[in-house]
Parts: sequence; C-alpha cells; structure tokens
Amino acid sequence: MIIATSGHIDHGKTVLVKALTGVDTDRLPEEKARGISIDLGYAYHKLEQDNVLGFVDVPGHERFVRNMLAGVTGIDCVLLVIAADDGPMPQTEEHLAILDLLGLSAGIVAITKIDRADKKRIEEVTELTEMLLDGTSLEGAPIYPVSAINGDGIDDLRTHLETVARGFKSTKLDGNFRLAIDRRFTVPGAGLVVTGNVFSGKVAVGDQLNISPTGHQVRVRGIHAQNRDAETGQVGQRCALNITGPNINKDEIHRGDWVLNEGINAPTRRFDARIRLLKSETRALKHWTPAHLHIGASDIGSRVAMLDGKNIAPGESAIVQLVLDESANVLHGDRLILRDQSARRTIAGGSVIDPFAPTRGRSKPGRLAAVAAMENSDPINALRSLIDVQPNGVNLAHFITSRNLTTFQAEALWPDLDMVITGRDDEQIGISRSHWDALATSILKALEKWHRTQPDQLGPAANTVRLSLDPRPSVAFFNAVVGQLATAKDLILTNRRLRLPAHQMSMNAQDKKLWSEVRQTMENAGLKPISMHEVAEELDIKSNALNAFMRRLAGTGFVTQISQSRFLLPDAIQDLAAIAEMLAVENELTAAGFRNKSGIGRNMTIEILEFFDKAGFTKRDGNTRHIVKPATGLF
Ligand SMILES: Nc1nc2c(ncn2[C@@H]2O[C@H](COP(=O)(O)OP(=O)(O)O)[C@@H](O)[C@H]2O)c(=O)[nH]1
Ligand SMILES: [Mg+2]
Repeated sequence: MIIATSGHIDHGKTVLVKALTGVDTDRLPEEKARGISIDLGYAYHKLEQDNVLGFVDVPGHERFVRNMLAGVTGIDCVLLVIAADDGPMPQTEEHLAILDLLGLSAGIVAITKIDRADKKRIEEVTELTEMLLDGTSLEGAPIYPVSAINGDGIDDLRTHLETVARGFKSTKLDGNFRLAIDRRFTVPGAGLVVTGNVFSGKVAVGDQLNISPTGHQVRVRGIHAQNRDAETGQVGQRCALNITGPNINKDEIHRGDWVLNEGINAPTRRFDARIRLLKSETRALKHWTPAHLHIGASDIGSRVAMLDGKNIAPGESAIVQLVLDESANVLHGDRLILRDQSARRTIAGGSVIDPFAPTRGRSKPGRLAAVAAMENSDPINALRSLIDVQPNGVNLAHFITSRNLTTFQAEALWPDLDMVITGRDDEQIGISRSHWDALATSILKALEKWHRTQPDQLGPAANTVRLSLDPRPSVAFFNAVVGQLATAKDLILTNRRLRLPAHQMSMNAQDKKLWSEVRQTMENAGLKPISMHEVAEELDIKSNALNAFMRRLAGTGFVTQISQSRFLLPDAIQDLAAIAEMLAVENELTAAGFRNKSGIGRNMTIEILEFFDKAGFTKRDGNTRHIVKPATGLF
C-alpha cells in the first residue's frame, strides 16, 4: 500500500514520517538547508513477510502544490496532518479539497505537535477537523493525536496504519501494467531508472514495456518494489524500474510520462471527463477556460470545453472535454485536478470518462448519450448501455484500452452481452443484437419496395439502399449486415448491387426483343467485345439509344461494361479471366501472350487487360501482370 501525507507547511508531516519509519524524506540539499519539503520524499516501513508500507511525503507549501499533486494521484490512502497549535490552515483546506476532488476516501488524520497544546486545545482542533471533513470524501476518517517529539500516540497511529495496509486489496491487479513516472535518473553501472506509483497491474524483470506518450520501447532489467530488490512489482507499490531500450536516454523521459504495457499506450490530445468546480470558487467556469491539468504525475496546459453550452457554477459538476496542449496517456477512471492558468489555485477536479473523444460532434445529443453511458464505472454495464445508444456499434479496441482490460478480461465480458461482433481483428465493432436485427429487417423491406416500384431493374446499388435508410447506418455496420444476409441467402449481392432471391427482372416486350437480338450478336462475337456502334448498325437502330439500353442492363449484371461502348456477356468475361489466370501461373500474362491465347486482337487485348486492372483482378508489373484476387466472386 502507498500512503501520502498532506497538509499545511510546517505542520510536522516530514517529522511524523520519520517518527513512523525512521527515514528522513527531505533529501535535497535545499530542503535540508531551509528545513522545508520542496519535492516528493519517500520512506518505507516493513511489515511481516513481503508486505511493505510506502510513504510519499508531499510538500505543504502553496508554491509546491504541483509536486504535491504528482504524489497524491494514484495513491491508496492519505495521512492528513494538522498541527494542534495552528489548527487547520489554508493548505490544509486546499489539500483536503484536492483529496475530495480526487475522491480519496481511505484516510487518517494526525493531529501533530500535541506536546505544544493543552487538552482543551486538542479537543477544539479535533472538533474543527471533524467539521472540515464533513461532506468530503474523508468524512468520518479516524483522528490520531500525536507528538513526534516525545512519541505520544505514534505507536497507536503506526499500528492503525499497519492494520489498514494488511487489509488493503487493489481491484486493479489484473489490468495492464501502468506506472506514473515521478523521477528518472541514471545509476552508474545500471543505467536508466524510472520511479513512480504503480496504478495497475504487475511487472516482472524481462518485461517489454512502452514509454508513453513517446512510444519508446524498453525492457525491464531490474526492479525495486517498495525500496527492495524484487523480481516483480505491482499495483499498490512504489517501484523503481531499471530500463534499457534502443535510442532511449534520460532526457527523453519526464515526470508525468508513463511506463506501461504496449496495449494501453494510446496518447490523446482530448478526452471527455466529469469535473466538479470547487464550492469556494467565486465565479462560474466558462467555456474554453485555460487551466493546468494534473493527471498521474503530469502537469499539462489545457482548455476546458463545455459540452452543453452552460457554464459550471461553484460546487456543480458537468461533463466537459479537456483539450490538451500536448498528448498524454489517460484512461477511463483516471482522477484529475485542474488549477488556474497561473497555477496558484485549485479550481476543479474529477475523472476521465472517454480518452477517445471525437473532435467533431462532441456536443451532439447522440454523443452526449454515449458519454453518459461510458460514465458507468462497471465495464459490463457501461458497454451494455453504450451498444444501446450507439446503433452503429462500439469500437471494441477503444473500449478495451480505455478500461485497461486485458484481452482475456475483455473476452470474458462479451458472452454476457447481447452483442454481435464484426470487423477485422484490429477494428472490431460490437453491435447490439436488437440494432443488428432491426437493420436486417429494414434492408429487406427496402429491397421489397424497390422491386415493387422498379420491376424492370435487377436491384439497387448497395450504397443507394444504405443512404435511403433512416437512421442511416455506417458503411461498416451496413456491409456487415448485408454480408450476413447474403451468406444466409436472404438477399443476393452481385456487382455491388442487391436484390431479393425471388426477384425476376421484368422487361417489356420491346426490350425483351431487343435484348435477345443483341445477345445473339454478342454470342456470335465470342470472346471479342464488339462495339455497340457496330451492333446498332447491324440491327439498324440508333447507337445512342442502344448504348443507354446497354448501360441500364449493365446495372443489372446481364452484361458488363468494358469501355465506353463495349460490353461483354458474363460467360465471355469468365472465359477471358480463366485465360489470364492460366497465363499468370506460368508468369506469362503479357499482352502478347493474352492476345495469342484469346485471339481477340491487339487493341481488344489492351482494353480487356486494363479493365481487369481496374476491376482489381490483375495488377500490371512492367510487361507482365499478376492476379490480385481470384475471378470467381469478382465478376
Ligand atoms: N514540538 C513539536 N514540534 C514538531 C512536531 N512535529 C514537527 N515539529 C516541528 O515542526 C517543524 C516542521 O516540521 P516538518 O515535519 O518539517 O513539517 P512539514 O512542513 O509539514 O513537513 C519542525 O521544526 C519540527 O521539528 C511535534 O510533534 N512537536
Ligand atoms: Mg515536509
């Protein structure tokens, strides 16, 4: 377990940690000289077996709240220190407000310096403290009066902390490994070391990890967990990792970066979050207010974008989009604090909802419904509502990453949901079964209507059907459902056109007669795609009218248009494609080879081969061509 101190400067945090652990956490020369804490200090207290209690001692001075924040996000428990003589002071209140905004509920209060106060004063400060905690996440926290000078109460406090530490269990042990870097340095002989609080998961010597947001690959050479040599480290510990990697040096890593499993390295420049404005703010928070964002151990310039157009009143909470000056690694549930632009005042805090927030349409009703669904902290309930409000489905990779789920954990969730999974491995989308079925029904209905109103057509282009639907499905969702309907033979998909299996294209008597004459002429020409000008002459009709008729037929799959005025029957195309495939096996699919085998002449050969290229059947490679996709299914 990691416990962080908090409280006003000079109230005895550092001396108390020393009394509890024997370690002086003020390590910088300036800290020693001035007798104040500037940066984070660390101390460890050994319990039985492998259990070690870790302390992060934070500076109390208002100028170092930034460092305090790097120490308190991601800790498990807080030790709020209030001196008996002073009582609560400004940074007592600011730190408490921060802990409350972070939602930290595991906490203990130490009233220090009781050797300097009488019984009445101690009771008074205890009462003041209880009032201060009322209505915060630390309401009802146990209060221990202590003196670090004569040792009064220290053993009781230590015993209490030990009990809390023994009972501590993190729920984030199963997630991917993620550590917020608060220090990095080089050790002679060992190399680069990064230290920080582990937010989730486990790490072992030999693991391959990423630095985020840079994406540098590193390997773990050695681990110190809670200040001791270890083979593994895990959530609830402070760890120092000795890392190596190609082209990585100390200057490329900063406080605020993360070291984590590759799967959750998804840096973002914007994310949606719920934030609460402090009651003590005097004015409402406006759209596009600049603020310092503190998340993990980082401090990043940002703007607060309101999603519902309203300002946030003091004490109120709202969903906002945070737009960052540089990219950062954030995941769902990460706690955050906002300080004002000059970094003098804490103004708001909250937690991340969606690290994959869109740039456009961030305030649309559909998007807001999705954000509301994602706010649910339980992944299964969140996903259940999300597939309900997003008819086009949910990007499952984004969902898994944002929730820091391992593939194994994610796949264990799927069966609990009435969800169809479709798409390629890296772009899988999850669609609610009811939305899926509804789309299948409306596609079939649209086709029925089409056939009824245009019986002389074979069927509409697939995309025409998609665009006619309300609500309009995404291309991926539509194609997935069409694919399934085609497999089930509920519809037929040829040449990107759809039709119902029972539909027979009707032609009027005149068209029927014309078609049988044209087909006869085309059949007589064999593999040679004859020009419609020639056919028109032969049949003594207008060439323009014939061309229009043929183009209409081409839309139905009866013929295929090869070039401006040339068409082929499906059988002829299949035969020509077979010749191409045969030649390609011998690597002899050249223009000359094709002309010799097909006997259609030089000019026609060029037209056919170019048609094959355009259709995605063949690809030209100097003088020869190779097959890209088999002809069956293409034509
Ligand atoms: N009399 C008395 N002095 C204390 C006690 N705890 C801390 N101090 C003194 O208060 C001053 C500030 O302590 P320090 O731990 O540095 O405060 P911090 O700023 O909260 O870390 C130092 O001079 C300490 O010696 C205590 O219990 N009794
Ligand atoms: Mg201190």
